[in-house]
Amino acid sequence: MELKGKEVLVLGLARTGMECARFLAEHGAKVRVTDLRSEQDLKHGMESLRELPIQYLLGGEDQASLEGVDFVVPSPGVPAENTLLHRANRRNIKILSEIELAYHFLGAPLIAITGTNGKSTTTTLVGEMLKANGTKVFVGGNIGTPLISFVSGDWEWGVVEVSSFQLEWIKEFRPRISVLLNLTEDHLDRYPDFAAYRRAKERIFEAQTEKDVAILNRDDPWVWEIRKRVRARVISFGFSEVEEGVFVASNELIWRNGSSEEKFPLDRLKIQGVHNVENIMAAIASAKSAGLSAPVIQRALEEFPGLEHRLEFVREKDGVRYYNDSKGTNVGAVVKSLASFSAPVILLAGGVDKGGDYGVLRNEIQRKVRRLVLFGQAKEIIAHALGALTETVTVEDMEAAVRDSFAHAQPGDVVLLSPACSSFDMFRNYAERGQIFKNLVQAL
Ligand code: UMA
Repeated sequence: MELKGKEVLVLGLARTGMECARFLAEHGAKVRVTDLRSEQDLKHGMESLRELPIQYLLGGEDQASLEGVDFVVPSPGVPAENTLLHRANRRNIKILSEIELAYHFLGAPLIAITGTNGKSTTTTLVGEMLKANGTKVFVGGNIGTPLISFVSGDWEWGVVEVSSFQLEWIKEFRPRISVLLNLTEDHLDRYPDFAAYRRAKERIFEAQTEKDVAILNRDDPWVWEIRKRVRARVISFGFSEVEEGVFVASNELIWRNGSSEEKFPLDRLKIQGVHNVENIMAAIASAKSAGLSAPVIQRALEEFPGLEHRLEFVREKDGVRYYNDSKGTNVGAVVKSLASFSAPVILLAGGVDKGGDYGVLRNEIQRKVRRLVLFGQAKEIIAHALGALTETVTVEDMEAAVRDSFAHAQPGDVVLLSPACSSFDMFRNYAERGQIFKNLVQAL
């Protein structure tokens, strides 16, 4: 792909926009960047790019910014309905997502991982397995560092967490190994319906050929039906026994490939939970497909402590265990987090509603949740959907939520922050929300 002299519009100046603008300008493209936010808000980004000849059109969207443009690179947070993107599309101006742009310049084969939940855990775990093997590997994408930041490195493999947003504008993005973990409702504030969200996710397999591998969860009906449409070789994981793929047998996982079998005992692992068994199975299937040996995989599994903000144990106080699951930002994640506990749970939830159906939580709430403590913009919506099923209160903020759970918890209970919502009404992001929760719990 030739960039020299190309006129490029970068949409959005946060992490992705900044790294794209830098890469494009350094490779001789004529870059303009636009963002709805003002220069005042974007000082940091502009400062880090100050040596480069970049034109800024900030604090709004001006049609004129599309004049003479060869292609547009939108940030993942910019929806297709964005006026400029919509116009560019109508005028047949090429639109490339950041992962598509990066793909053209990356030499290393990619393991790309998507799904509604478990992406970050699985991505990190596969990265750890490759590192344990001594492979030169980078880990990036939706997990935090844009893919474009890795194009200049000398890598043998890349492990990329990919979101539906990033997949919206791909064309030739072709991972050697693509993984789809699960599909439940999420981001219905961005997509018209669940089907549109699923279509975006499925695009991870679109450019793959017979030479590539597609790893699918055969226990998830929405994921499993996709096997009919992928060109790549399908390897599956799931709880029941199969001829080829990964499955569970009592307390170990088995990778079976024709007549050969390899076993991965689960009892020495630090991470627990049903959803983590699925993540681990997907990680084993990825690592085996990338040619890793069983002892290397097992070593990485045993050393992996799990991720911060994902069912993270915070402390025990007066016989009550506190868990931070701030990354549980959709109902599917909360269902799986609740499934990991048998003790009575006081559940702290709320934030910005993403349009999902809270009704799917009914069973777990009825069976396990003793008290539901709700906060944030969505508190009334959630109370309306679930409040009749258990003792429910609404509170002002996180501090009040922690205070309330402390006052009502009994020895043996679990207090779980697993919000089912995004955090942007009260916090910068899920990490800040989780950190504040942990500080409050430590201070009890
Ligand atoms: N903006 C506009 N016009 C718009 C919308 C946004 O100008 O119509 C501007 C905003 O003012 C802002 C910028 O665009 O300045 C925001 O871009 P962004 O939201 O894409 O932010 P980045 O920092 O580039 O982060 C993105 C991903 N964000 C989203 O998908 C929303 C990060 O995933 C990712 O880590 C990062 O790229 C690096 O790849 C976060 C996320 O929430 C963690 N992802 C979703 C999720 O996991 O559920 C998909």
